[in-house]
Amino acid sequence: MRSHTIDIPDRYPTRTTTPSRLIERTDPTVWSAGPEEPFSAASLVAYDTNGYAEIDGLLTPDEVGLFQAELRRLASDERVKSDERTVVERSSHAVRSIFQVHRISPLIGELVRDRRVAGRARRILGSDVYVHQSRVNYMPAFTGAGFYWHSDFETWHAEDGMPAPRAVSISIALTDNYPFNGGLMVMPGSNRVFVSCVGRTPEEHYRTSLREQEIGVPSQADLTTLAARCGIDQFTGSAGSALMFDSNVMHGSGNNITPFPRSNIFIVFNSMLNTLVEPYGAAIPRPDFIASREFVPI
Ligand code: 6CS
Ligand code: FE
Repeated sequence: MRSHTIDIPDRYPTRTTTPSRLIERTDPTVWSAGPEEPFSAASLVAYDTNGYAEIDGLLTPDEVGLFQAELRRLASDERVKSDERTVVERSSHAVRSIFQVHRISPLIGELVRDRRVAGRARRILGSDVYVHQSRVNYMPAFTGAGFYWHSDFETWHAEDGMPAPRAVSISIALTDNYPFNGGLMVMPGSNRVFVSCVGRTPEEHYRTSLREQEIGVPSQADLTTLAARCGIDQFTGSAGSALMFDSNVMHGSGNNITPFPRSNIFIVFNSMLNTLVEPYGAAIPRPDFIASREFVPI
């Protein structure tokens, strides 16, 4: 495993004891020039400016049906439910997420490689890519707990050793995302500001953070500053649509107390030129099923 090059300072220091800082990003958002495809020109510009782009109709209605059935099959498979890669809701014990799902489900393994998905990631990251993390989020009806505001890159940098924000996530909706059933909220343009977080990373933090994250979340003062600068958008797309977003975009979602589940497939691609080193803000790296250390290009 690559360790830090000691003479290169950490450009994104976090999990500090010193007060938090808003650090201007010193990396691009779209890493390569060239033809927009498979994006449209407008959506690539939107992605570069806002740090995210919506993709309507990424999956056909038939494909949505296939993946919905796959999620039902996974959530009812006793072996999957008892697997350490499965996270259950704290209150209801309903399945909340299944990690490394592209390895567990051959169907999702294929989707990860699909040009509509991996092709877009290669276009944004300007290189070959590999899967850093995959999960399905069930956000079940009535009991689905949300995710407080956070930057994924802050966690992946601190706990997984991801050097730069040269990673992209795609959230593929398998149910309709409404404003009221836990739809993802994002701060447009927040990809350009790294918000450091105060507080040491607890041992085996992932055992609690994947249910409810308290360390590695920005202060209310910093969130207020960022929201005043960026505003807040909400992704509301029908089943089959997707949201592609930069690893450092500030995002979060509310609880789902409605009868409508908000299930999605969530895949994170990292650039082959940004492979993980030692964690920048934790004693030991997180397990492979949360942050892959098999750097094999798709
Ligand atoms: O810690 C992580 O890697 C995961 N946690 C959240 C809330 N979003 C990104 C990622 O799936
Ligand atoms: Fe996240």
